[in-house]
Amino acid sequence: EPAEQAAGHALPADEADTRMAWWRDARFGMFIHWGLYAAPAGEWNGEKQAGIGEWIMNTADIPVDEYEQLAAQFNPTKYDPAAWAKAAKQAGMKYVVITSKHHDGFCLFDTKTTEWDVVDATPYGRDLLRPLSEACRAEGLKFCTYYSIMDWHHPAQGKSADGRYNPSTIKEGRKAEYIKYMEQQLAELLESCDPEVLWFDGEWPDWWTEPDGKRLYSYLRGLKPSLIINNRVGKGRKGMEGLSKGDQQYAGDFGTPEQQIPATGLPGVDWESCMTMNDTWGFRADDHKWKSTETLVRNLVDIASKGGNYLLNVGPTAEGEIPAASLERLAQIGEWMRVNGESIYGTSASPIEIPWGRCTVKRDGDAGSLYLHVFDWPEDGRLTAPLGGLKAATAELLANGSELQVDATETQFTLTLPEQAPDPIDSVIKLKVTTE
Ligand code: H79
Repeated sequence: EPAEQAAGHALPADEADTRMAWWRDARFGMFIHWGLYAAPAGEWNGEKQAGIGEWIMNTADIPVDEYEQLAAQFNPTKYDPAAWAKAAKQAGMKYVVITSKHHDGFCLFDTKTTEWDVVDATPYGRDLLRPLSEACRAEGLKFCTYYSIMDWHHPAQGKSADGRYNPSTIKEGRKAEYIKYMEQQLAELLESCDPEVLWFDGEWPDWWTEPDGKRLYSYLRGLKPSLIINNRVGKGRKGMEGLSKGDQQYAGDFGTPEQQIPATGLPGVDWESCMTMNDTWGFRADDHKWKSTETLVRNLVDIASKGGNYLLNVGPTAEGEIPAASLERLAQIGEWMRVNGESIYGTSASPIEIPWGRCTVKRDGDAGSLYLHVFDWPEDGRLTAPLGGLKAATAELLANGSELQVDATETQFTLTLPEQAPDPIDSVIKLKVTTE
C-alpha cells in the first residue's frame, strides 16, 4: 500500500518508477524562498515581528493595500541567477525549487492573469524565474517551482471570520474563478520555465479539497506528463510530519516532512524533508541562528540513510543576494560532497542500524556497497556492525582511498581504523559486500 501511495494516485508503479528516477537519485536540492517579504526582513513599522519572515503579512496583520506598496521598492539589482545556480551545483545539489508564488500571492514570474507580479508591479520589471531556469539547466540542475494554493492577495480569498489570513477563506461562488486563475498561472509557468517538480503548499484551508487536488494533479500531468508533484497538492499530508496519510489514495508523488526528519526509513515511500539553515525560510535580517555545517551534512546523511531527499533552504535578500552565511555553508557541504558524494547519490535506505553513525546502500546486482558514515570515531580503533545477511569483502576510506582491514564472521564485521578520523564531520567507509 505505501508503494502505491508513493506512485501517485491511480498510476501504475512502473510509470512512477521511470518518472521519479532522477529525483530518487538526486537526494539533495536547494529550496529558495524569495519574495517581497525579503524587504521588511522581519520588521514592520519599526517593530520586530516574531516568526518566519515570509509570513509577515499574516503575523503583522498587514492590509492588502499596504502590503502592495512593497512592490514599488522591490528592485533586486544584485540578482545573479548564474551565481545562484553555481552555488547550488558546487554544494552538490541536483535540483532547485524556488517560490513562484508564496502565500502573499506575489508572482516572481511573468503572468497575464494579474498585475501582482514582478513584471508589472516592481521597478525591476522583468521575470525572475525564467533566467534562473536557464541558469539551472546550464549547470545540469533540475529546475522546480513552489506554488501556494492559499493566496492572501487574490480578491476571491480573504481573512477568516476571526480576522486571520491563515486559514484564508474563499468567497461564496468564487472558487471556480480562483481555480481557473491557478491553472492559468501554472500553465504559464510550465510554458516559460518548464519546471520538473511542482511543489505545492498552503493546501490546508478547508475550502481546498482532495478532489480539487486530484483534478489539479491530473491537469498538470496532462500538460507535462513527466512532472513530479508533491503531496500538498491535495489533502493527503499528515501535518508537519508531512508524510501521506495511509487511509486512502491521495494525490501526489512524494511526502513532505517540514523541519523534521522521519525517525526511521519508510520502505516504498518517496519523501523529501525540507529544512531551513537558520530559523526562517524568507530572509530575516535578525536571524543569525545558523546551523553548523556538521549538522547540515549529518542531516543529509541521516535523510539518505532513511531513503529520503534533503531540500535545504536559502532566503535571499531583497537586493537579490543569498546571505554570506548560507553561501559559506553551501561551499563547505560541497567540499564534503566532492569526496563523499558517491555515498549519497543513487543510494537507498540502510538495511542495518549502527550506533556510531549512519549507513547508505548502493546495489549492483549480487554485489553492492554499504557506505558507513562514521559520526563517532571509535577510540579503540575498531568498528563493529551487523552484516544483515551480507558478506563483507573489502573496505576503503573515501577520504583518502586507504584500504582497511576487514574481519567478518557470519553475522558481523569488524574494521580496524586509523587513530584519527580523516573527517570530523563524517568519515565515510565504503564496504564492498555481496549477497553470496
Ligand atoms: O513555505 C514555508 C513556510 O512558509 C510554509 N511551508 C514552508 C515550506 C509554512 N511553514 N509553516 N507553516 C507554513 C505554518 C503552517 C502551519 C499550519 Fe498546519 C497550517 C498549522 C495548521 C495549519 C499544516 C496543516 C500544518 C499543520 C497542519
